Amino acid sequence: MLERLRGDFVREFSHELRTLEPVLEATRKGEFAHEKAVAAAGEFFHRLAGVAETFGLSTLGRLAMVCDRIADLAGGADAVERGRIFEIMCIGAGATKESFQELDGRSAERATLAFPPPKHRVITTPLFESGRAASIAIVDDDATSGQIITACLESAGYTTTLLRDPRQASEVLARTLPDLILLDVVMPELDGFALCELLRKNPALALVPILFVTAKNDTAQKVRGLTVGGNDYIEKPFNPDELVARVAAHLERLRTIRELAIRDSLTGVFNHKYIEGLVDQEVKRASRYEAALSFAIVDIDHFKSINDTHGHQTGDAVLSRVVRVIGGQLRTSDAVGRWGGDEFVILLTETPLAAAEGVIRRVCQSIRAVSFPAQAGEELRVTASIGVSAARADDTAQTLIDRADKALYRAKGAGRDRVERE
Ligand code: GH3
Ligand code: MG
Repeated sequence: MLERLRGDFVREFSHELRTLEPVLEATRKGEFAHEKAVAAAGEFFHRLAGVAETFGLSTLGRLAMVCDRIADLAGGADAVERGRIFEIMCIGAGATKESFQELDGRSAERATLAFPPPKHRVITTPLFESGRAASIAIVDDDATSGQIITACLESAGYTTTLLRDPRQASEVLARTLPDLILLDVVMPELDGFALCELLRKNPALALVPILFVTAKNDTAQKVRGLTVGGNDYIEKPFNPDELVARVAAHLERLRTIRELAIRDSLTGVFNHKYIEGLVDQEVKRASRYEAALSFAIVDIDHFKSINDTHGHQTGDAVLSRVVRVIGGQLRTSDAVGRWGGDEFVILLTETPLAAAEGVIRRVCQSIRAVSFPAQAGEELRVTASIGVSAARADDTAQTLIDRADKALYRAKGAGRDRVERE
């Protein structure tokens, strides 16, 4: 992949060498090059500095970096300085031309690459319960640089999308919601900083790591990137191992944050908001595929008296233990969530009512069978009342939940410590 890109790189930049001609021509005549010509040459050097080293052309890459920097200085310089600036740019332009002529002569594909394949292959952590690979969006108007980044990340197992037009990027990113975004800084019409500020206004993208790809040693850009909402930066020319490692570290952090956001802090099961969304999703799926789906609400009996008699801390320990007992009776495809207080819900996918009732009866028995340690070596036992319902074709999440709730109410009324279905 990178070998092919190297060929593209040589062809593209050889073709664009003419961008440097006006500066060379003016300097040859002892004149100052036009401001626009200097800016165009600066842009050429900027792009070259970003990718040359990656293709094994380190000297050329560094020279391009110097030329990129001094082109920026030309505007505010006095006549003597401008003379020197153009002299250096001429050296850079001349060396660039020579390098590309030489590269054109050889087979570009044969030349060695600057870096070996990554030694420390990063195993992409499956984000989310579905186990899919993390998706990364790269916004870079420069085809070569964008494709190098894409190739490195794809070879590490990530799914990537390369967006070349920064003006369309915010709309596409808001729609596709990638797990991580890499932004080039220097882009026409809308630069990476402005795009980052725009993206951060979208709450759905608030937590997504945004990494800037900026020129090496450009402290001002790095600082700016972090102040407009960026999380990190990758230096151009970049080392592929470092790129992948940084991306992996940010994704791991995001995974932890997302995990924390959907869990109940006391018991570790899904929180109300998340399990509610899951019920909604599964009810829709069951109705579309005519699949079986059951739902149960578990409520601990007289839990208030446990708190009153043994203290809140013991109450907390009971809640955590009850959750583990419930989990012990379920399959990995079932989901448990804390509905609130001493109420828990269970979502049993691909399970019709009769089978669900069997499982839930075992849950009820195992809660009854556990003895919880209390103060002074005392032993504490609890029971639970449970309502079960199964999804019907015309169910919504709310109607399924309402039936389980009604069944629970009946179980409480009939003396507690039992399972009722509705
Ligand atoms: P019932 O058999 O009718 O369900 O009676 P109950 O006492 O279990 O029901 P009630 O809804 O009156 O009491 C629930 C109690 O759960 C009240 C509340 O203080 C307690 N609770 C809610 N959240 C927590 C928690 O996080 N930790 C502890 N220790 N107690 C909690
Ligand atoms: Mg209760």
